[in-house]
Amino acid sequence: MVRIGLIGKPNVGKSTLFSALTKNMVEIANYPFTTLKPNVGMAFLKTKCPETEIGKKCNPREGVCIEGIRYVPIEIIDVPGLIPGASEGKGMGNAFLDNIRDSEAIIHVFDASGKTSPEGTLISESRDPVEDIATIESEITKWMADRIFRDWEKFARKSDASAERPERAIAKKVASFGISEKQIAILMNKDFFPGKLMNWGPEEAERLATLIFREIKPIVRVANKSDAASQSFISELSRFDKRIQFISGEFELTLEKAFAAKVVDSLDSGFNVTGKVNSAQQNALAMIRRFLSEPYVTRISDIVFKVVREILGYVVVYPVVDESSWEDNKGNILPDALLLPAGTTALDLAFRIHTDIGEGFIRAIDCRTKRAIGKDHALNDSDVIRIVSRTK
Ligand SMILES: Nc1nc2c(ncn2[C@@H]2O[C@H](COP(=O)(O)OP(=O)(O)O)[C@@H](O)[C@H]2O)c(=O)[nH]1
Ligand SMILES: [Mg+2]
Repeated sequence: MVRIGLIGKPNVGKSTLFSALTKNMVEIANYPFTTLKPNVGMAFLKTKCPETEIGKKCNPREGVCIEGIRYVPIEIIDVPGLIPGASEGKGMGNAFLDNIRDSEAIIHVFDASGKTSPEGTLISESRDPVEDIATIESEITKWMADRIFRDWEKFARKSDASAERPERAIAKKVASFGISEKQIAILMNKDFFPGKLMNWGPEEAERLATLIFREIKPIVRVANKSDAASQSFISELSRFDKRIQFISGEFELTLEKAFAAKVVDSLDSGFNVTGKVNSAQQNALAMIRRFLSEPYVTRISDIVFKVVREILGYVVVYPVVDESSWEDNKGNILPDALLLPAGTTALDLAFRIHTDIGEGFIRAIDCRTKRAIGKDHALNDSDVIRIVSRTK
């Protein structure tokens, strides 16, 4: 399952967002919701299910499908707060950083209203949120660079003396990040790195770390507390990075609770108040409605799609065993909806299903056109694919 880590300073609203993201299942009746651990929860990517094309109801092994919309589960981790100096062990130290290692992508949650100090305490004056973004993200890069450069001299001397490729040596050194030799080689080609590892310094380690966070573990920025942010901060933030998503975890959570209590009739920004409320609650709900209707605001229900599909470019692929009925070998229709990184090839998919299927790969079939596709063909979103393999 794809994992996304929520990182950020204390008090920016990570836990509030985590709750809003992982508990907004009220609209999905009877889903056996499981909190895996206190800080690990499930959220869903909503996507159109191909079942409508064959006119048969699918049988999802994971997640659900309601009225042709498939809810593909992903894991969200609420990572303990990150403060300046964390890469040197301050605050929670390396505990949160280990969670980053286990996440495919990172959502950096920050306070768009600027009312959190660098250490994560709530303050009354506003600080520039753009500066904050840089401080926290450089902390993560420093941590990664530090891991890469740890005991470098001994490592570099040994590696240079052997015939081993440098990218292979580095991939092994930072094996716990789950980054492949191929990925490191691609990154090393994007910029100049000395051929001999002995000639690398902390600067090279930092450049490589920066590339890793740009290309392999991308960081997507989410501006929380946008309900309390000034228009000038909102404009400054959108100019700084047009991919920033503006949200209010607190307003979303309040609306979810109101909906669960039948005080409002829907989670749409056009909800109606249907329950008994006092005038303070009436005003609060009006404010929430106004904020959620603002064109610059992203709704929590769309955030997973925005981050995973639009920003990270992941695709949803449906592997099946029969290219006509779109079933597996037990007669389940479209049982799996796999969320795969952009550029995943047909051969990668085969290995992802099972090593034996990857090793025995003969060809892949696009079940819509019934045509064979090459092993190096990158899969597209919503592809229904049959892998033909010798072991089958
Ligand atoms: N105005 C506003 N306050 C929020 C929002 N999200 C969280 N808060 C408040 O910020 C404080 C810290 O929230 P919390 O989720 O515990 O932050 P964490 O330390 O990052 O997990 C709490 O008082 C929340 O009520 C938001 O979207 N808007
Ligand atoms: Mg928290």
